[in-house]
Amino acid sequence: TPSPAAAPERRPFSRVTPEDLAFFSKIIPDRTITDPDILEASNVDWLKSVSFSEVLLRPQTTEEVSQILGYCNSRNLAVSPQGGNTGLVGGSVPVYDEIILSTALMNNVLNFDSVSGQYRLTAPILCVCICVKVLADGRVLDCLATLRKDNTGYDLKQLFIGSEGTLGVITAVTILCPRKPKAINVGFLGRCMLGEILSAFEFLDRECMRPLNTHLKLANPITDCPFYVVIETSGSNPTHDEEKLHQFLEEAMTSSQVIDGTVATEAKIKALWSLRERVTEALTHDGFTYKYDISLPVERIYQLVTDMREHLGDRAKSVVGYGHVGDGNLHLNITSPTKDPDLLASIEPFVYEWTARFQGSISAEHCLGLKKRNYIYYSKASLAVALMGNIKTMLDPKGILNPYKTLPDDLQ
Ligand code: 2HG
Ligand code: ZN
Repeated sequence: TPSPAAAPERRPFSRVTPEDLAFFSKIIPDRTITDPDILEASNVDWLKSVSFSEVLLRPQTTEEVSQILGYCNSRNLAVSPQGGNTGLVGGSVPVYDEIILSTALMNNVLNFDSVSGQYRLTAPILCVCICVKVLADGRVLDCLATLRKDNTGYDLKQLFIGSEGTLGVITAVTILCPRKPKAINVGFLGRCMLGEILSAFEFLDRECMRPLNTHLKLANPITDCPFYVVIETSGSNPTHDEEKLHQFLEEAMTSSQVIDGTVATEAKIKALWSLRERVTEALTHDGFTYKYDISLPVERIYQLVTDMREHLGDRAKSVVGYGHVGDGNLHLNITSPTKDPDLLASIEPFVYEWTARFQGSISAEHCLGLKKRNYIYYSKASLAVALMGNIKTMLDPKGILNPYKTLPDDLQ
């Protein structure tokens, strides 16, 4: 039996013909790409999931996206919308020969409102936004209103956020930009335990240090501790901010919550952040990484890592936990030298059952993509999933947008 994560069979979408290519080239000359060397970067994602698309389209305007989608819908051609291609669940690359519709060139600032601090841009990324345009049939839905409050009917833009390009293609976004802070301080602290006071902190555990040291030659700037947290302050008065942070550190160390710590300003800030931001990269050098992106009530956030470690014994090379504790978001990563089906069978469904038992979510921020689509029922009621299916059918009746992703196979 194939694993539930395996791709379903190719659905009977049309194949791209020379006439189709001629149509695309007419709308976006020079940006209709069939050169396999250029296509490769779009056919392989960050985790080396591979696909076989032969066409990459790089529109620059909403109008171009609209024309392309209208055409693909009428021709029954499947489309895989792609942003930065940094997905971790196989959601950003095609599964078979879907046309890749890249938003990489849609990076123009359209306008900046200095009073509200809002930037409006064409979209470089698919799912960070407060506004959405374009439906599968090419109609353009404008949700770009920049009002903070707007309760006139359903909030349609929210439907598109996190939908992984299965409902529409986001072609423009408005983002709120706070003023650039005059003073930034970053603290890297070693803790003996994690508690509920970690409301806005990033964290990594002791096991993350090994791959950071061995593979990326990043040294631990403080003494060895079970947990490390990174905190950042952004303010307007450097002396005041620094004083406050040092005072906090002193108090934390006196109360034994923090074992050791270091604080950086300016040049050293990047180095401290690397210890958190480059964990994912460091782990890839171990061989193969099994990734879980779990939301849990914050008091349980680390228990899954401890239980998984005990459950797997020495079968995994590393079982590490890191993430956004303030959001209750744990990144549980398990590595082994190569892909190992027996190890996978020990991890899943254990990890999903554990998460469901504590009312957690099996995808906090990475979405479901191809890899996790069939596990949706661990975190969502059947009725909720059925309604998602209805919404998909309403917005994309032919199912041409990012097929095989997000929704489980019974609703594809
Ligand atoms: C992060 O927070 C990213 O570093 C990646 O969301 C997490 O690779 C991961 O599991
Ligand atoms: Zn994350």
